[in-house]
Amino acid sequence: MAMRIALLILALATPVVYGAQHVVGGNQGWSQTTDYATWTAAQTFAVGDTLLFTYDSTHQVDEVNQADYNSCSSSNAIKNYNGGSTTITLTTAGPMYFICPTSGHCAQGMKLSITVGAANGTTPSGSPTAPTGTPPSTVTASPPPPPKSGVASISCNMNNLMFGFLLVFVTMFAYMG
Ligand SMILES: [Cu+2]
Repeated sequence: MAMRIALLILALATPVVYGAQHVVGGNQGWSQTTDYATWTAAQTFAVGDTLLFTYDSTHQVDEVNQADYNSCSSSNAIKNYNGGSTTITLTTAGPMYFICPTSGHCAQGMKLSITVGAANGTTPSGSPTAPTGTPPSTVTASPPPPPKSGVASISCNMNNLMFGFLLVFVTMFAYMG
């Protein structure tokens, strides 16, 4: 009994801090046949969101600057991703540009430009506990782990506080049971 309550409380207390995930190109994924201008127009990108590129082995993903986006050049790519499934966390507000480096693909429309807005709701702007320096833009095949308390916003600190109280309750239940 006590164990079940403890598990329930732990589940409820797990902080939910993930932003939205944007599957690039929707059902069509990352390919030459997708109209990315149309897809992008229906999206709202915010710091904390993630982009998910899914593609076959004929494609890759290069993050590039605006000039290289316009000219379809991947020779100065900021980052290159491959492997068929790429998750990119949006860490900075502003424009981002992606192209496929496979010869001819960008010219055929395999290019994506987005504008990332400020974080949605949960994190107050100008948070006094905001970390200095931007976190590295991480790329993994799986969702990022929950933030450590060291890089917490105010809302995360509240979560940790709640979590602490709940742990006390869980311990009490465990002794009672
Ligand atoms: Cu391609």
